[in-house]
Amino acid sequence: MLAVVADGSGELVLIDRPVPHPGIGEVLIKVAAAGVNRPDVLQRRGMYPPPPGASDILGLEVAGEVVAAGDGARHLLHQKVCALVSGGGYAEFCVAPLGTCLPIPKGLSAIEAAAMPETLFTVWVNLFERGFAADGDWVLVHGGTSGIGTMAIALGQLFGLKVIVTCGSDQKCLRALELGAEAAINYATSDYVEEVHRVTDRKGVNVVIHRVQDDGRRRDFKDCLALCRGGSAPAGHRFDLSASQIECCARVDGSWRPRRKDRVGSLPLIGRSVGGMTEKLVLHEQSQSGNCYKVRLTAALVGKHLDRHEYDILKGETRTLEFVRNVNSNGKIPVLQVEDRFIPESNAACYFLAEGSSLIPTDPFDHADMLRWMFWEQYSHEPNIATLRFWMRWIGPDDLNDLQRLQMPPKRQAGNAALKLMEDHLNGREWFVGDGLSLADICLFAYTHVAGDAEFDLQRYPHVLEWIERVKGQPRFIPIEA
Ligand SMILES: N[C@@H](CCC(=O)N[C@@H](CS)C(=O)NCC(=O)O)C(=O)O
Repeated sequence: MLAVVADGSGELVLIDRPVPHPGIGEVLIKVAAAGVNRPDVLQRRGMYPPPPGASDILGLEVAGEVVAAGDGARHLLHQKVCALVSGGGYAEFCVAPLGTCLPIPKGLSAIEAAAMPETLFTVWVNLFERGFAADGDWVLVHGGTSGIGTMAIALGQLFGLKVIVTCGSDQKCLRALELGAEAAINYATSDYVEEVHRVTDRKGVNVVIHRVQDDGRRRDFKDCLALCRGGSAPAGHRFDLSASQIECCARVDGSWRPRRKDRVGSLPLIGRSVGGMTEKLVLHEQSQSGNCYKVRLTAALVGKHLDRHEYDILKGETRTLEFVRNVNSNGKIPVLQVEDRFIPESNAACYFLAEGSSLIPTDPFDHADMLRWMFWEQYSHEPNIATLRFWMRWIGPDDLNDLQRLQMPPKRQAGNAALKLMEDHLNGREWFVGDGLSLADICLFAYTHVAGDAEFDLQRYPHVLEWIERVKGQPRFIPIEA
């Protein structure tokens, strides 16, 4: 195959190389397009050698078709993907690890998709996944007209961030402003810390993106106090990143807000959506079921696609030999199928889908508290409210058997007790856990908001009603299909 390497004197050379073989968990991509990045330029000049074990062929991102795959990655064969690689992109064929491949998004050409993995994802992950930037935040980015800088400006415009950049000349500052930066500071002629103070009305910025090359500009951290909101920068708000182009991204205002209510809707997940293409997700369900709806809602909120397989439980379709043998030996839906593995139990399926997202708190206490509500939902809420809903709406009051009739009053009492407990908990709180939407809310929402189907009077629970509206107001919210 033809490939491009640097000859050591600053020139690019076209050479002939054997086509590489994908190993376990790797794919071979027939390259349709490769992104060009500043690290490539530095590598050409001999200033950015590939890490040990990486290809000496230039190119850190590609798009094309998977034409061969190693064990564990064969399901990607013939798919069109773009991928982040540690080298080897400027070639007819390139090996990529499964975990850094993702499908070429609909509507993007291969050339456009090849420009995503390196810079877009670097900025995205740092700005949103690590810096938790959210609309209205001030962000300081060094190198305003670099790939990173211009991408940060573009994302800032899309997500309502106010991006201040530093540049090395007035001309670059002008260009950054034309691109949409809120302010551009020439660090060669002014004190950027002072300028940030002035621009932000002495409030400082929320997030700083700091590049590897910015050795001389470490004052964000040394002078963090000067930049951060609230006057102090708690320890630990600094990350060393593996990404090649950004050294540090710090949220400096001490308010991490990892679970801001608008984050789930506005930010698709990078981590899992990269790996996500390795996983075909199928939901085995009956669409009117609240347990199944939980799983669909979680997927929608975190931006994951589910294929759907519908069953009719009244016809016993989840009790067939085939279902019990192959899908869930417990004979129930929902079941989330991940490739050829199956996750029964709605809350477990939600947990799988939400992994790594802001729906799952990272704070150990909040995390456990979220699990508490999810267990409670299954033990004290769903068996009463969901069961009554099923009996009344799908079986019908006249067709209930004696045992079911006998169980109606205690289930109604227990259902009301559950709603009362929720009402008390939500008195003075917006969400079940911490200060943001979590899986606890999703799992409880599923049957609570349709409790009227089971003739529970939700008007008796005003805080619950307000919380229901809050959940419905989430970006990407989808209604139940019942
Ligand atoms: N704890 C389970 C409950 C599952 C469940 O009860 N599923 C019902 C529909 S919502 C079902 O499959 N019923 C059919 C049957 O039992 O035959 C979960 O949360 O997933």
